[in-house]
Amino acid sequence: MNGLNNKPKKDVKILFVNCCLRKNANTKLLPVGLGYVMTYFKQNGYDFSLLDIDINEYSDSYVEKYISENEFDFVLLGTIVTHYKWVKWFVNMTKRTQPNTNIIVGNSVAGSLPKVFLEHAAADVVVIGEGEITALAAVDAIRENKKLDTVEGIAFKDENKNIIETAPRKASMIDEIPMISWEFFDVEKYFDKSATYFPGSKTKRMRSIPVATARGCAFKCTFCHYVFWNDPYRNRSPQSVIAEIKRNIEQYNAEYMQFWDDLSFASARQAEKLADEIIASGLKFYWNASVRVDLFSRSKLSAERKLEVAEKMKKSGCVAVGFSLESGNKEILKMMNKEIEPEAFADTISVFKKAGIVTNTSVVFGYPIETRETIQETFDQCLKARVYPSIGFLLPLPYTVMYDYAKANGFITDEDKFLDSITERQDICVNMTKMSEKEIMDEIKNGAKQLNELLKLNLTEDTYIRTKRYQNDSGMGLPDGKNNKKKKLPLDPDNISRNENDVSFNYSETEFELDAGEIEV
Ligand code: B12
Ligand code: SF4
Repeated sequence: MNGLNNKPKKDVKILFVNCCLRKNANTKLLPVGLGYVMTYFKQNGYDFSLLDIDINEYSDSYVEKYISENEFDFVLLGTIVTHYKWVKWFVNMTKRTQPNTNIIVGNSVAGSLPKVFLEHAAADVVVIGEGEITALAAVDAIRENKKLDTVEGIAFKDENKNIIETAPRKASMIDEIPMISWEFFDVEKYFDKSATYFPGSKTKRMRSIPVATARGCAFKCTFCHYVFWNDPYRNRSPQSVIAEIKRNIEQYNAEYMQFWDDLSFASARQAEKLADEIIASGLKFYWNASVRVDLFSRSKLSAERKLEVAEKMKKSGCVAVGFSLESGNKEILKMMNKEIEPEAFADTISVFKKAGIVTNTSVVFGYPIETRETIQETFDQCLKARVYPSIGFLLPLPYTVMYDYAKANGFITDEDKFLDSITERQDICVNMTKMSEKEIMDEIKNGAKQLNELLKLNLTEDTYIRTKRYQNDSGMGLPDGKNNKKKKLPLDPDNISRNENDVSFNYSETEFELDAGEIEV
């Protein structure tokens, strides 16, 4: 760390970096977390530059040149843990070329495993969890030559190279966090790169923009980790959400709001409340949200009430919701701590379908007790619900129960190496089942084939899991030339036809248009 002897805020040179998770991807999404942190800095009197690698597709050599030719007091970045290898490269390269720069890294790439990260990357500070207040406090402390151990919610190396983790910071009051400002980003470029189409139209694109309505989740599944994990589940007030939507409509002509939450609504009542407020506001726009399979069943609503809530959501502009079955097997669901009943799945889909709302859903294979039978049970639920899910594999993420399981059972022996090697949920990064990868894939192909035939999707084996959109994404955002991906699958999704209530599958963009609401993760 290099203290700045109380340099005035206006003279402090700060660079924010927006990483590129998916090189050459057809879709690019505005980075909400980074946007929030930048907004907070601006509101607190700091100016800064932005290196937006994602939308501009800057090569690593461009990035390296940029860093070596520009001097900053601070470089700040944050992304998710699948980008670990690239972030390590970037941090070490920056420290080498600009040793006096203070490097601050947030989000799960560093915050979900601060010790491992600081052992392998020459960052000065890791921000753990919610980023706005903590990152600002760290920058203020360094600027004012204060000790870092006075800042809550960070990890850093002290003079003796010991890694110190300070006391956690309390969760913020969500309505007190300033409304996200997009002025720092090339919003028009992002509009061009976010593929959402008007319901019923295959060509007319909507201007879509993310809006975060909640932080965290009310549940704790054993495979999941989000940065608000240690904080309570918090929703923004409907008034605050509506004010941001109004701004998005007036300032950006946005037509579609993507509620990018871990969990937008934990209950049907909550969904209804926001729908009521939207209707009362008179604002006209489309939206999607993230819910759970048990949205209606948890509060034991009658069939009429379920439909009433879904129809109200539709009336207020909701066109799509995302929720995950994960598995059709009750033992696996228990091991996941998912707290859902698979029986509710088909019913929830049918309620939304009746209301005219598209459902995106996903499943995850590869829990240690997975067998051919349990895979088939998952497909049975999808067959019953007549839905093709986004298919993924268990990817043990740091700070999750399944990560600890993988370590305890010898599947992860070197964390740094493991994190270097991971790709994403569409690949089997580690197989913790008793089946071979071939057996798993054969069973999945078998189930996918049944669904493909039932729903008349005209998929091929190569497109059951990974589609052209993923194929386009070369290099997994790793340092240039280094591709973690196993063999690239050939793909020729000729004439893929589609099922009206299924956009969860990762359709190839070039063959036909996506429906409103699709976000691929
Ligand atoms: C949008 C999204 C994406 C987009 C990202 C686009 C973008 N430009 O942001 C896309 C579609 C690319 C994506 C892909 C994937 N995603 Co994603 N995604 C999300 C989603 C739905 C919203 C992210 C968001 O905006 N959150 C809201 C903001 C406010 O929170 P935040 O980003 O965490 O930001 C806060 C802190 O992290 C921190 N922070 C963030 N940035 C910075 C920067 C600095 C400098 C600092 C100091 C702090 C800081 O401060 C912020 C404010 O408090 C989240 C779920 C969620 N609601 O978070 C999942 C989520 C981030 N994704 C996740 C996953 C697993 C994936 C995939 C790996 C899935 C897959 N297919 O395998 C892929 C990655 C593929 C790859 N190639 O690596 C996980 C991350 C798990 C982890 N531990 O890292 C999440 C949490 C979902 C989950 N619960 O499992 N995703
Ligand atoms: S998987 Fe979904 S329900 Fe489970 S903890 Fe994560 S966000 Fe919450």
